[in-house]
Parts: sequence; C-alpha cells; structure tokens
Amino acid sequence: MQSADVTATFCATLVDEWFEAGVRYAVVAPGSRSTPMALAMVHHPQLNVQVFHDERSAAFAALGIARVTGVPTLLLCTSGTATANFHPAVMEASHAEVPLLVLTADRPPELQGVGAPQTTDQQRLYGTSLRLFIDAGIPDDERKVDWRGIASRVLVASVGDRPGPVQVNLPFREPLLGTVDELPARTMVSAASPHARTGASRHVLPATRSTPVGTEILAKLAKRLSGRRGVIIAGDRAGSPTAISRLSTMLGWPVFADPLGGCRNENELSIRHADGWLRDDALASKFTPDVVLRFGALPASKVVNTWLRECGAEVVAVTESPFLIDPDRRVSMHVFTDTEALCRDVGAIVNAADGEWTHSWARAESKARAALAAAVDVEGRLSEPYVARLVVESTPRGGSVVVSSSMPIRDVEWYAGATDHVRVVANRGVNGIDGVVSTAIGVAIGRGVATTLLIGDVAFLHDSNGLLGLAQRGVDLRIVVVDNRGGGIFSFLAQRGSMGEEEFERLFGTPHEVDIQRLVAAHGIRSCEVATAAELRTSLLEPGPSVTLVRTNRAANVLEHERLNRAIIAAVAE
Ligand SMILES: Cc1ncc(C[n+]2csc(CCOP(=O)(O)OP(=O)(O)O)c2C)c(N)n1
Ligand SMILES: [Mg+2]
Repeated sequence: MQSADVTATFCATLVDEWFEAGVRYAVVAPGSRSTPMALAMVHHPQLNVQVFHDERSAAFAALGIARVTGVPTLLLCTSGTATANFHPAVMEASHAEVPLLVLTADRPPELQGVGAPQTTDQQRLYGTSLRLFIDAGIPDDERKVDWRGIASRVLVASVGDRPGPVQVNLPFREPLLGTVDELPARTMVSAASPHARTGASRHVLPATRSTPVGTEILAKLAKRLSGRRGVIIAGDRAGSPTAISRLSTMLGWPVFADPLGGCRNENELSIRHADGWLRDDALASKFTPDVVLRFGALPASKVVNTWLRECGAEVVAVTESPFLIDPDRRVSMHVFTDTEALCRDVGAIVNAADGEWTHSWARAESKARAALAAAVDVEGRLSEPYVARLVVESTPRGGSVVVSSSMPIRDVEWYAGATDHVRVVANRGVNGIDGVVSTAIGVAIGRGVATTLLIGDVAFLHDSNGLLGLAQRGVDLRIVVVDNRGGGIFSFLAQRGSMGEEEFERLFGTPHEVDIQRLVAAHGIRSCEVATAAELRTSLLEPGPSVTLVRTNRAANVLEHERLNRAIIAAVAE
C-alpha cells in the first residue's frame, strides 16, 4: 500500500472503531496536517462533524457536546499553536470529568527538533489534565492489528471511573491525501468485559455503574445517618435527582438544590434560597444539622460552603467518580458508588429525622420563596437576580440553560425558582469565564433542543469568536447578555472597599466600550435590547440564534442583592 493510503485507512479505522463504540460527534478546526483524520471524519456516513475556525472555541464546543451527551466527543486540530488553544477546555474537561478525545495532528519524527515550520513538542501537551496520552506514531500497515486497539484504549480511558480528556498525537507524513483501503476487522469483545453490552462489538457507552453498596458500608452509613437531623447537598454530578429527592422526602431532610444537581423542584424540601437567610448568623444557628450527606460537587455559594464548614456537622460524601472534592477537609466518610443504588439502600434502613426539623426547613424555604417572589419584581424592571429567574423560567420545558461564571451562576443558584424543567449546565470544573458561548453552542448541538445562555458582558466578549458561523449552525441558542460594563462580581469582594475607585475600576471593574449589538450584527445574528420583564419574556419566546441585551449597573446590583437578601432574612425570621 502507498503510505498516503495507509494513513487514510488508519484514520478511517480509528473513526470506525470510535463510532462503533458510540461516539457520534466530532469537532474539527481547519488545518493541513490534520487532513487525513478530518477526511476520515467527514467521510463517515453517520458521524456528525462540526467545524470551528478557532481552536479554543472548537474545544469548548466539544466539551459542551460531551457534557450533555455523556459520550466522548472527537476534537481535531492541526499541528503547532493550534493544539495549545485546546488547553483551557481540556482543563475544564479534566476537573468536570467530561470525556474528550483530543486528536492533535503532528509532523513526523524527522521534522521534530530541527526548526521545521509549525512544529513543536506536542507530547503530553496537556500535562496532568489527561487521563491517557498516546502517540500513535506514523501509520504503518505492518501494525494494522493494533489500530483498533489504539482507538479503544483511549476511549476506555476517557470513560473510565473518572471520565476525562485523553490525547492522541497523530504524526502524519506527506502526502496527506490517500485512498481508504479495506479496514481491519472489528474486535470481538467477550461478554465478560464490564463494558461489553453484546458479544459482537464494543459498546462501552454510555458507561453504566450500578455498584451495590456493600452491607459493611451500609451499616456504617446507618450509624451516621439514622434518626439524625440531616441536610442533603445535591451539586453538579450528584447523580439521579429523582433518587435524591425521594430520599429527601423519606428522611425528612432538606436538599440544598444547586441548579447543576437537578433537584431544584417545587418540593417544599427543595431548598433554593438558603444562601439568603444563612447570611444571618442568628438564623443560621437555628438550622444546624448533625450530619450532611453530600452528593457530587460543592455549590457555588460561599455563604453555604462556609456554613457547612463551620456548623460542626459530620459530612458524608457520595460521588459517582472516585475523586473526592473536599477543599475544607470536612468529609469523614466518602462513598464512591452509584447514587441511585445508595439512595435506595439508605432509604430502606435509615430512620427519618424528627418532624420539627423537617417542618422548620420547609417553613423557612416557603417563606423565603414568597418573600423573594414579591421583592424581586419592582414594576417589571430588570435587575440581575430577576433576569436569572426569568431566563430559567422562560426556557422551554426540556430545554437547556447554560450559565456563565461568575455572577450569573450565583444569581441562578440564589434567586432562580425551580429548574427541573430544564437541564442546567455550567463550566464549574475550573470556573473559567472563557469559552462559555462555545460551550453553550456545544450544548445546543449535543441536545438539539432550545438552549438559553445567561452570560455577563466580559465573558461574552471573551468568547465572541463563538459567534463565528453560529448563524449557519442551525441551533436554537438564545443568548442573554447582562451588560454591566465590566466584571460585576468584583464589586462584591473585599477588593472593592480596599482601594480607590480609579484603581478598582482599572484592575477589576474593567469597563469597556464595546457596542455588543453591533458586534452581534457583524456576525449576522439577530439582537435586541430589553428593559422590562415582559420584554425579556417576549424576546425569549423566539427560537435562536439570538442575543438579548440587558443593561445593568454594577453598584446598583450590589444594593439589589442586599435588598433581596434582607427581604428573605426578614421573612424567614418572622
Ligand atoms: C478565563 C478566566 N479569566 C479570568 C477570570 C476571573 N474572573 C472571574 S469573573 C470575571 C469577570 C466576569 O465579568 P462578566 O462576565 O461581565 O460577569 P459579571 O461578574 O459582571 O456578572 C473575571 C475576569 C476567570 N474566572 N476566568
Ligand atoms: Mg459584567
């Protein structure tokens, strides 16, 4: 076989193996060295291939797709600096446990280290963010039998106990254009493999882990949890919201319902606004639990996290991946298992809390909800908390809401109503404000349903390259930009009071003069500006892509948060 044909056949084999295992999406950034793999992707009859100009944007889109499908997304670029632009999304994927198959095209070994153009060291480029690195070497038809193994090794590593990104470095020698020959036969997998669904071919996706909780662990849990005053935390990657909500009802324990955990519903024990009243020390002390049962990641609220750290309760953490998030070193027992199995087993053996405990939480939450609903609407004018509520509420049932760091995610966590009619997604692995528009595009592609993005002006401008080609992607993405002319989060931090206005604005407030609507128009995307709740609702009725701009003021926003929190505290204290 000619070397170009070997390369083409090698790439087609990898793509075939990945598709057979369940991979359905590929995101490709343009370049020459990656040609053999790009062609293998677009020539696959069923693989959905999305092209993005900017590699950073491409990587975040792939992240968004992989996050909502739970299946690894292929991500391809050419050699050189292109590969480094994947890095932020690879970091997020690592921390947020999202499976990504990162494919970096490379120059062949003889062009390494000799100053050849567009050539740099791409080995283990993403360092400790990777679950596995493989350099595939120059495709060689003597090693045809190994080709499918390369594809399946990285795939299995990306969907392992701790899902995450893997990198396959792909050195290709010219010529790059070849003809695909017969592919090597698909591997037979024995039914004994934990990932095999059938004996015929590999089906590793989506990964299912339903490990029963052992009796020894259950006995330990019963001792810690039974009959006690507990609270449940359901954060990102908490696992089955239905199982957690059912356990909450059975035990009479409130659930701190982070929107990312899926338990934020109309149930009276679904606690949405505790961040407000836990700011009051006297009130907070009346709600001290004996034990905290935490599923998944921590919420964003500093108030809630500080209260959890300092209230003295024992903390039991349950995670569906072996990695424990415990920055405060408060966890005394960590169970790595399937949430549904754990909830079922614990529900069967643990006695409920006393009724007074359950009632006091339900009462507080219902008062907080009523007070907030009344206070947040001031003649229909839009504040940042109100926008967060309206964006969630206005997203069609079954749709997605993507929320940017940093005030939008907080406003949704603190002030939004129920979110169980939608899927809420945020990049909270490393909390970056980069790539958020592109992540939302990925979410919209991956789920194929209406998607709303709530984002601040700085984060929006940071990833305005996400708008490249958006008008042509056929996705229903409705972007709401809260434009407070800079970083509103910093007005809540100690930095604000510790320096003069001018220095604060220069370093933290960072105002800008960008005309966002004109920027959006340059990309051929519809936009409008709204000032009232009715206008925002109307604007969100229409399918996207669209951008809705809401102008707010950073200083007034701090006061509005204080006003709402006071209203919540007053109502709960009553
Ligand atoms: C990539 C990255 N750079 C910088 C930061 C630090 N940072 C956090 S919030 C923020 C400002 C965000 O402003 P905006 O998007 O307008 O939201 P607002 O705070 O105004 O709601 C910055 C710069 C970050 N988290 N990620
Ligand atoms: Mg802002």
